[in-house]
Amino acid sequence: MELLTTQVAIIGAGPAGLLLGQLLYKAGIEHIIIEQRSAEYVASRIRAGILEQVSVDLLKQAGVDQHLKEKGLPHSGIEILTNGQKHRVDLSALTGGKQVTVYGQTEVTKDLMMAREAAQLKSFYEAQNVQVSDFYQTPKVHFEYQGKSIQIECDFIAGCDGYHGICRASVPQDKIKTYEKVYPFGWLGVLADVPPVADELIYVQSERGFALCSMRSETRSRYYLQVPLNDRVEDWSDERFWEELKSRLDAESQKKLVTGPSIEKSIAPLRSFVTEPMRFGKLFLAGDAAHIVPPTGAKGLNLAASDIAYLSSALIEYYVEGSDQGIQEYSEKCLQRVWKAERFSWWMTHLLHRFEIESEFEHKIKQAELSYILGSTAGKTTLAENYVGLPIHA
Ligand code: FAS
Ligand code: PHB
Repeated sequence: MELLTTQVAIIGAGPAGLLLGQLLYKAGIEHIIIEQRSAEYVASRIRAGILEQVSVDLLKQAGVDQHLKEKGLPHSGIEILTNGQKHRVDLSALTGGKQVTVYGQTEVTKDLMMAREAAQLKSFYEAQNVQVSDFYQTPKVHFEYQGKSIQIECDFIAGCDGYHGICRASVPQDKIKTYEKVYPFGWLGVLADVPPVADELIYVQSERGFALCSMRSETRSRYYLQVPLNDRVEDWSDERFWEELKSRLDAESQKKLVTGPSIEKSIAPLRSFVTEPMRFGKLFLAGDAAHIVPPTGAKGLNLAASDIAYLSSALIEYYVEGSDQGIQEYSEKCLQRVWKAERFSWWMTHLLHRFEIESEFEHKIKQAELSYILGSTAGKTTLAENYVGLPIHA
């Protein structure tokens, strides 16, 4: 067995793990990333598309925002389409000038991976049988790599290994509590090299179900349809997808919609999920390893980023200033922001999706709520300030 030591072992090379690695590197803190998939697989995943200013600022702090500055699309508003009418929510006017940036998670991951490679930082991709242990005393990570058995002894473990990872699963049951809500539908997503139907995102609430018109650039679009949970991707030809999307759009958007062959098509389940606490001795959970939101509020990637903002500053404070205050406060600080984003994501999902079990009265109440929100400055302000992202420091 090969024995290694480091200060921080990071499990997972998704956005959370890679961003933490880059911030620790900039602060001169030794760390190693252990990832079960290949670098090619990680770099190819198609997921989120919207960055809050908090995430943009973090990527700048990490020194990886060059492409983001060149290719990111600042957006100051979103449209909500209901009853065939589009209503613009002027995010900037309602939040004192804040914006979101359209920039794919795939690009964020590639930017972080390129920076990591350029700095020649230690990463184990395609690590097998990863295990974490002894994280209340002397944390250890054990795994197989290219046929060799490797053990890392470290000061801390950052569990950035996503919803299906092993870090949360390694915590004793009597030390952890989870909260979960599973939604009775999924999102069928399509990526296509066609110009977006509009300059800004359109969130659609229709009798046939939710739809979202998003984008990755001025020539690449990302669309989603609410579909039943038991639908499979093979049930959806490109033609059927475009026809169903059109049927949920308003007349103007139907005319403007440019269709074309899908370059990616997948169905993602929707759930709300939170782990409490997010620290177990010297093991921290961050990102999807600790929480999941339905993508309706565009919060998943951004919550991972804010967890990493808290965790990186806590670890830097520990090693540079010798204080463990940030470490002690990590879980509570994250959960304050996590639960507010969970509420907003649940609320947007509840408001904009068709629930089969909904009574006619409940459906009418939801219509009235959406009509109030879109007709009220106070209502649109609450939507806008949550959508652009709540402050990271209270
Ligand atoms: P990730 O899941 O991205 O990364 C975890 C990493 O850990 C992975 O690379 C995994 O291979 C690795 N890992 C797992 N187990 C391991 C082990 N035992 N050992 C070593 N490594 C291990 N968010 C939005 O804001 N908008 C969206 O539209 C959106 N769409 C999504 C669609 C899908 C299908 C999914 C799954 C998520 C989507 N999300 C969306 C949320 C998503 O963007 C996450 O919030 C984001 O990837 C979180 O990043 P991480 O916490 O790094 O977790
Ligand atoms: C996306 O572009 O993938 C996207 C945008 C906004 C959302 C969810 C997904 O709310």
